[in-house]
Amino acid sequence: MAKYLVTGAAGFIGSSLVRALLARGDQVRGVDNFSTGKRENLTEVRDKMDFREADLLDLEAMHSACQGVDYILHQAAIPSVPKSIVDPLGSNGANVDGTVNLLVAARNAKVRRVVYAASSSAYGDTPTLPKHEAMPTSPISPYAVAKLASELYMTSFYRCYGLETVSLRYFNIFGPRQDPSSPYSGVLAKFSMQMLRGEQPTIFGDGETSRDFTFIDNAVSANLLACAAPAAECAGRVFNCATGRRVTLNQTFEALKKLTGHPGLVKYEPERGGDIKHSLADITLAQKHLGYKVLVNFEEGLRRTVDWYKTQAQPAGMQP
Ligand code: UD2
Repeated sequence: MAKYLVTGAAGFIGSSLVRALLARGDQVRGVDNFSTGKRENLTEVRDKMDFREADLLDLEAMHSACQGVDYILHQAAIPSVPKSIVDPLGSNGANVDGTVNLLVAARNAKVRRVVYAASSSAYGDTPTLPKHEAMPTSPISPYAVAKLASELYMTSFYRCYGLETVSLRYFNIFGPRQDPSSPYSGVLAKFSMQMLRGEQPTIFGDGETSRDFTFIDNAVSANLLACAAPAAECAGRVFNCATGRRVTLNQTFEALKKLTGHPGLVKYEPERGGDIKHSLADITLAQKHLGYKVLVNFEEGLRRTVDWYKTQAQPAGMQP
């Protein structure tokens, strides 16, 4: 039985990892500062894990959190492209300084491997599709720069100190427990909840923007595989975590109309600053070196997601 530390354990992806690890009998420690994570996300697993309310910027707390740990799944971050444009210092602190603190603590505690939640935003608005890991990076927003910087720190700690690291470039992960309530929430979480409430969603741009929307179970599986793969296959490396298929915002709106029974129209507004137009992954490298497979496709993932939000939906005008 291995011991895992999940950072951002109360977040959407972190809490999904916690559940998966506990389900297979692993020991789990979690840290979160609740900046974006939610206590409710851990409700029924809280007493089965060692949870600590702590900030990644607190180096002493990170030293303590890393003691006795085999694997770290580093999910803690302040996500969102537009949020980083409003607050680049906050983004850099949480997404870069926090990572370096964690890496120093992991190295000192002789953790076996750190798996990092990197981002597809590192590719930026390069026209080439699909995006593969050997392509040059071209991040646009402060968020994308910060995520890429942390990814480079991961590799640096492998090269300089021999700490095994794996970076998974997430492509728009979605699913149950993704927070729909903030203006910075992921588009599928926002749209699902808005449409279940009969509200009108807003598409930024003409709706032909596309994303390789990836259901959470695929990301959870990629993390577990990244811990288990031989070091020769993955240490110090970067892998796309995606499905290899892209869907436009207009298509997602139509799919959600069917699933939610939403009768109305969508509103169009100008494109968001820092956005990229198209995103699609080549997943060959993860398939080859991690044994990664797409477990749940977009349609099935969206159905499961809407089913979950149905259990959360409140009448219009009320907060979830
Ligand atoms: C980026 C990364 C993603 C992850 C995420 C974390 C890319 C391609 N993806 O996601 O992997 O790191 O950041 O936050 O860089 N939109 C609307 N209406 C809304 C909300 C969003 O039209 O109400 C649009 C938005 O302008 C964008 C698309 O939907 O074109 C996706 O937005 P998002 O915030 O869900 O995710 P994105 O692509 O910034």
